Amino acid sequence: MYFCTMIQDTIVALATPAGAGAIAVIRLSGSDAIAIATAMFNAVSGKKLNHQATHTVHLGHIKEGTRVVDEVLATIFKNPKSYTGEDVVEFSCHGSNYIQQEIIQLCLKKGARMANPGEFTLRAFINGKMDLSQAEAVADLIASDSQASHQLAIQQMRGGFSSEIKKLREELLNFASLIELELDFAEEDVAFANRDEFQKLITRITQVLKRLIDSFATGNVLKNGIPVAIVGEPNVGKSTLLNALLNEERAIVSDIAGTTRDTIEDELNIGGIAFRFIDTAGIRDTSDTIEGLGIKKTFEKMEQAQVVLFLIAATQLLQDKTATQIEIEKIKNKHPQKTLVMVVNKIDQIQTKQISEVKNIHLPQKTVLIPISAKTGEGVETLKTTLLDFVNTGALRNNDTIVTNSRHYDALLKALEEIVRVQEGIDNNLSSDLMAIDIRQALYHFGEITGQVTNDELLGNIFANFCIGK
Ligand SMILES: Nc1nc2c(ncn2[C@@H]2O[C@H](COP(=O)(O)OP(=O)(O)OP(=O)(O)O)[C@@H](O)[C@H]2O)c(=O)[nH]1
Ligand SMILES: [Mg+2]
Repeated sequence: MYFCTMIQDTIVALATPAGAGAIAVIRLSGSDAIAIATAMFNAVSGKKLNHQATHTVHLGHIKEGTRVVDEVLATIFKNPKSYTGEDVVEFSCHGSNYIQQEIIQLCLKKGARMANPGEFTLRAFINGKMDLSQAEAVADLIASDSQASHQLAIQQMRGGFSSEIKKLREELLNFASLIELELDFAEEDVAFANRDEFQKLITRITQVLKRLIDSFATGNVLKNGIPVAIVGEPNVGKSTLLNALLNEERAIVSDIAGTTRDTIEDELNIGGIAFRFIDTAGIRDTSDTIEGLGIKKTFEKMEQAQVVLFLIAATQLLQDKTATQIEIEKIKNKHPQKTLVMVVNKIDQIQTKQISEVKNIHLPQKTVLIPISAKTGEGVETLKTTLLDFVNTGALRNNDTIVTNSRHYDALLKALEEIVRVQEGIDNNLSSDLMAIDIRQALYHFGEITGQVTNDELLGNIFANFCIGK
């Protein structure tokens, strides 16, 4: 296999972000890692690096000929006790771009090769340090920017998800072998596989697969942020609300109707969950081409959003309650699945006693009304906590397995398809040989998730999305 032949050589890369910093880490991995490091490093202690024990750190100088490049710390990890499972040396050097490049160039001259994206983790996978879904979680962990996405990645990296899949796969494999054994004794008409037990296992697998597949909706949202569209007529204060939520002057605010023409998006972390707020162009009939395009985009964004904040000015609502009710009914009918929040803005312009009148307006089912003043900030915190309540964080709190990776999701769907076919086979008393084929297919899709079944193309795709040095 391509990947296995590639693994012979020693790779090098910068493991810390590119650019100047206090320190930078350069990582070497492969059978020559220690020899290459020894050839370019003079320890202050005078001892050679290749004579040092694993998991030790040494102060010394990187030299090219007689020229000192930098004073560094060298850390040695001998195989198999390293991230990649190979011999690894890490140089912690001063974080100048120049020094980083000099040291990497020196490693290349001594026989290392530049690592490809994700190649260190790929090697960890090939050397059995982690399975495929754990390796993928490493990339997610590096990319995670909220408490929720971080928790999901950590959970997956520690193997929660793959151990569940692996266990089911083993049980299924067991039955597959028994059923295939029956084929060898076809003439004797014997049954090695207990059909009742088999039925129980298939029922259990179906349940687990369905639960994991359902969890993807939550997982995907938690990983990528929940899209929230802010919509309403011009001048109701949509951009002012976006700014109030983000606590910065992100969007232009003016009393001219039709100020926002394009959509403006920004992310905000509320209680560990990322929300992506989308300020849109105010909806109205317009002859202005650009504004018209903006309004078209507003409808698209509303379509993509999970939550819609429908803004209306308090005075406008009190002026014509019926028109407001019709308007909100219209939105609810168009998007029955979306969480709809009616945000009554500019309550600073009405009297306090009128607020109860605002709250009394008849709303469609499962619609929430929140009075705010985007200008003074009143009610904005309540709006945030309401949004957080919508998120079903139950699964997250319970530490249930949540699928976040679309590759896993696809494999789970395919596995379920095959399991449904196996179930039909049981129901229709299908012959063992035909049943065995469906079981093998299901096993294949299970194996795809954990990496027990792989091919070069699949691995190439996964690891190409990593950053270099990981
Ligand atoms: N009194 C009061 N004025 C507000 C409030 N929120 C917004 N405004 C004012 O209303 C006007 C319109 O605000 P924007 O945020 O630009 O409204 P918009 O909905 O984004 O408008 P378009 O982008 O044109 O669709 C500005 O003059 C704001 O200062 C509020 O809570 N109270
Ligand atoms: Mg605006």
